[in-house]
Amino acid sequence: MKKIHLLLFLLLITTVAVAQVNYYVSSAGSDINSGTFATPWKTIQYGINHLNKNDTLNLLSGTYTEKIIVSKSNIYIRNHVLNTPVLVGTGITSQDAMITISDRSNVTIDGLEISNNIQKDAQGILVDGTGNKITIQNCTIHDIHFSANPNAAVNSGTNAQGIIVYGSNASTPVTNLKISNNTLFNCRLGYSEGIAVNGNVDGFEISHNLVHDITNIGIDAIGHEGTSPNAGNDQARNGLIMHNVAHHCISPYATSGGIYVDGGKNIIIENNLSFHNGYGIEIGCENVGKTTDSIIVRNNIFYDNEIAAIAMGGYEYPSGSGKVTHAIIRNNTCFKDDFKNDGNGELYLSYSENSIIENNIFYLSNQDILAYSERGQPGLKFDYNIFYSDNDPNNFETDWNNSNYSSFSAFKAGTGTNNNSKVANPQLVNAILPNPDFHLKNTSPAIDAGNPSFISAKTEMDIDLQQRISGIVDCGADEYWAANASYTFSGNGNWTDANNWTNKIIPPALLTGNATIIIDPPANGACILDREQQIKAGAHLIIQANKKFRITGNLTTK
Ligand SMILES: [Ca+2]
Ligand SMILES: [Ca+2]
Repeated sequence: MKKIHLLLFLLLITTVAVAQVNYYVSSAGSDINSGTFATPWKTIQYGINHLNKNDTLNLLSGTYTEKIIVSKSNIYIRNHVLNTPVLVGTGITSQDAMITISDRSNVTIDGLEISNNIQKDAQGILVDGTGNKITIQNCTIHDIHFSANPNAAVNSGTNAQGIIVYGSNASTPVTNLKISNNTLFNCRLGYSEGIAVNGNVDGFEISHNLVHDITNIGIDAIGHEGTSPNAGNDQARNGLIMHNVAHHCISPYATSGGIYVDGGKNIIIENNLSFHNGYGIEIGCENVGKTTDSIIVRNNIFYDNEIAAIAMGGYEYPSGSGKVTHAIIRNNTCFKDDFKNDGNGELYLSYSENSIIENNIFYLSNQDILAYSERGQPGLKFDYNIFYSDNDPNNFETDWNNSNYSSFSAFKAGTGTNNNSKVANPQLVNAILPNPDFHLKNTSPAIDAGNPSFISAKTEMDIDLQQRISGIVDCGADEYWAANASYTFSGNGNWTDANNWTNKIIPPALLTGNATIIIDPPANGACILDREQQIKAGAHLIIQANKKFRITGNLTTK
């Protein structure tokens, strides 16, 4: 009998868990309807207020002049398939944000267009307090302005934001936050940002977003502003900022990064493309006595930015700002930045401690300025980089902590850095603006020129989503994989163990061109594919006769 009772109990649980209902909203509907597809509600807010746990609200095409409060947890709000609902805030001043999510969990906002919120402190989507598993994806946000007047004066009190997350709970952070695949453009933001996470936010992903043509910072991870009342929790941390594109994020009144970290901690910033912004990226710390710690910037492309590719450090440490510690700037391609000829070149360094700058390509503009450093970089490891300029590659100007150098050799000797770096044309596939191609030609001196003691992170990819190679990594954001390369598995065991491959080279996870993988373990051994491997048409996977090949991961062809 006990067994039967248990079974009934499980059935009951299952029934409850799948009781999710789809409801619908149409601008032509009515709030006295029942919310079915045939009889949809009219307003999004009415719909949300009448959802139950795990329900989905589907929005049909149309214009909705509403500002929304997500009044409950465990709901999904999305465009109905192939529909394009547009929320507009015209004339509604009852709240700052078009969508407010305050102290809610398990909420997804998916596929909405959000626009025309024009007022002081206007916001597209606001998440605040605490919350677990908030997802904002596939949304298009534009025309969020702090003022209707494009020429309105700007000061630190004029702000607007596209997507803003305030972790303002002293003890419980915002966790499992995902902001992905959104497009944000044409916003006048005053002193605020396109997409920002601020304060007690622990565990976030900002990925695959496109942010362009806004008047300040594109994407920002912030701490130490007092957002969390508990100073020990007041840092956006343990986050990923990856595969985003930021361009034309230029402030007329400040220098705005396409990507900015101010007061964040333990954040990986990878595979982003940032061009024609104030900085490509800035790793700073504005607040006195505070630290921005352990930020990794890898496999990104920064080009044609106004002031520098990369700015790093506390800009007025110690009296006027905090400091940056343990930053890693690795395997980035920086190309013809400082178009304003401001005297920084690719790198503008203020004050940081124990940071690493290695395996990068710095392709200078015709200013021939390698870097500008003004406040000291104790413990900096700055080496294994490639430097070049079309103009005069042997006579770079560098102003480094109050010493001036007018050649690369003098810079090396004077600073004790870059002893293993090279001045050489990295032979990019196309080194001409406005449409550069940052792939390396097969004769590039950047190939295998990185730090030989470099160890690639398991998930680390180059700009083609090809894997990085430990030890013989290339400089810049592209790892060069020969189209006709051949990779032989001659060991016994896992695919992901480099020791099982000839010359310890694991093939790229996406095999392209006419490259070949040969599976040839010893007779008593086996090759175990323990990861995702893709073989594109034209490439080859050859398993030698009578050899054992097992797949515990995933093998796909396309
Ligand atoms: Ca290599
Ligand atoms: Ca590549």
